[in-house]
Amino acid sequence: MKLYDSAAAPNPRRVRIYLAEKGIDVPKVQVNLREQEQLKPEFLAINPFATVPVLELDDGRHVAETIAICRYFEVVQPEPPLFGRDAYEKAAVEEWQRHCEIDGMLAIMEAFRNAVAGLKERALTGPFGYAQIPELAARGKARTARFFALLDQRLASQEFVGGSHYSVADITALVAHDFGVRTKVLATDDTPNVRRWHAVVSARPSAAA
Ligand SMILES: N[C@@H](CCC(=O)N[C@@H](CS)C(=O)NCC(=O)O)C(=O)O
Repeated sequence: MKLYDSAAAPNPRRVRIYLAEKGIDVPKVQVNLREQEQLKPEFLAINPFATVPVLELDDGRHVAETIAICRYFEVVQPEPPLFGRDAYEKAAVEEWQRHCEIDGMLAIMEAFRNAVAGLKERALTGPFGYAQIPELAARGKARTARFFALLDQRLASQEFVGGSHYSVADITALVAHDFGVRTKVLATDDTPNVRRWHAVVSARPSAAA
């Protein structure tokens, strides 16, 4: 088994944190995104969508997409549960994981990828190449701020994003938050509950993954 990884990229970090929480060690192969290794025929044969992370099983089959990879391991090793415990918690984790991904991570990506000089013709991931639309950078930034304001409201009454236990929703939110701050898309000064939550989840050893 091996994980196609990219050390500085946010989505592979979600899988690395998840695996660290589970105590699972998977050998990693680095894909150099700056050198566009994800667009080479060898990698497209592994994942035609040209993204990392990708998990390769021992029998040669592949699983792409962060959450699909995490779900694979959730079945292989259910403890500790990271997709919720009872029916309601599983639903709440799913709901908030999707918000963190769609309204958080993708909003940050919209802002970042439509602004950064090195991605002029690569505003979207994948094999095709899409030109930047500068207006989307401003929209992505506004969406990001609004998402974290909503997350702040949620965290006023919940210890963790998915409810009372740490889950994959926290992992997506943490990685989105850190990537947003790193790329200057996100400034979080006015979100005290996010700040409190961020200190807690960042103190877990998995956050270093
Ligand atoms: N929805 C995908 C997104 C994966 C994704 O966007 N990965 C980025 C790295 S964070 C990538 O491979 N980028 C390649 C590129 O920029 O061309 C997932 O969660 O696996």
